[in-house]
Amino acid sequence: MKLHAKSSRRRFLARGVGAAGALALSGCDALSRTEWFPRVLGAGEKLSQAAHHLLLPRKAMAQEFSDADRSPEFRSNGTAMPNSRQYQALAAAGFVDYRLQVGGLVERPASLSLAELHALPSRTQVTRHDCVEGWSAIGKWKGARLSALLDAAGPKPEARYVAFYCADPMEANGTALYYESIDMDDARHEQTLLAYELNDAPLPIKNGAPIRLRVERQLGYKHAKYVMRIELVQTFAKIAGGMGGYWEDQGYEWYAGI
Ligand SMILES: Nc1nc2c(c(=O)[nH]1)N[C@H]1C(S)=C(S)[C@@H](COP(=O)(O)O)O[C@H]1N2
Ligand SMILES: [Mo]
Repeated sequence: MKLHAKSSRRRFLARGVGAAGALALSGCDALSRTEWFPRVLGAGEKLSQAAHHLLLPRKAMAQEFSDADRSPEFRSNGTAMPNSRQYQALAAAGFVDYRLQVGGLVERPASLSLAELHALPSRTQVTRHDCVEGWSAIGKWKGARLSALLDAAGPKPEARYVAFYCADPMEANGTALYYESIDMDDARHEQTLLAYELNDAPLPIKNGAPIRLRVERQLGYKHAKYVMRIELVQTFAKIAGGMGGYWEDQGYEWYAGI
């Protein structure tokens, strides 16, 4: 596993696409603005994840479909337009000034433009999205493989989770932002993408433009839209409400295996 990660990183660097060079040092210290409320992870959460793993090996692929199976319309759920001046200014300019911040427990913090994200090894997949609210939709996603980005950023050995911080405030006072987290197994999974296209077109704003997570073996709420910052952490217990995601802080399962 370690060896594989190393050799694929070497290949990635050897390609010379400039992506590694793009991972220039950035002021990531200034990025950690999240409020910290320590809370202990419930034993029940761990149990349900362990049970899921007994049923489904971590490397198993989510089912993929053909283009013809796609839903006529991929609906939007949750935020359809972040209520944030900063986001709306980025969107109005076609996201030319967008940068994805990559920090936390990595050797090479980075600030990546959309062009740099497009230069990373990508994957295209037609998958079914299942929302806990009882609807599903099949769509075709294209995006950078999260594992490629991790290889370039160089996770430190103590990194256990990847946290995703989104642009959309979820409270009327604009403080709590949507966020999510996944473990390194899911982060490195072949179908885990930072998606920038839906159905052969740039990702629409209602579906999370310019970048949204696809983590295909989990329920819809894990698929963070409007991702602005990625942070590698040892524990998510200190982020926001401590349960690893906006909906998890309201009582949803952290591991939402399908
Ligand atoms: N930033 C952000 N990400 C989010 C949400 C949200 O409200 N904000 N909603 C989640 C839920 S519950 C679902 S089902 C999917 C919906 O994705 P879609 O709008 O592309 O259908 O996004 C998830 N990711
Ligand atoms: Mo959902």
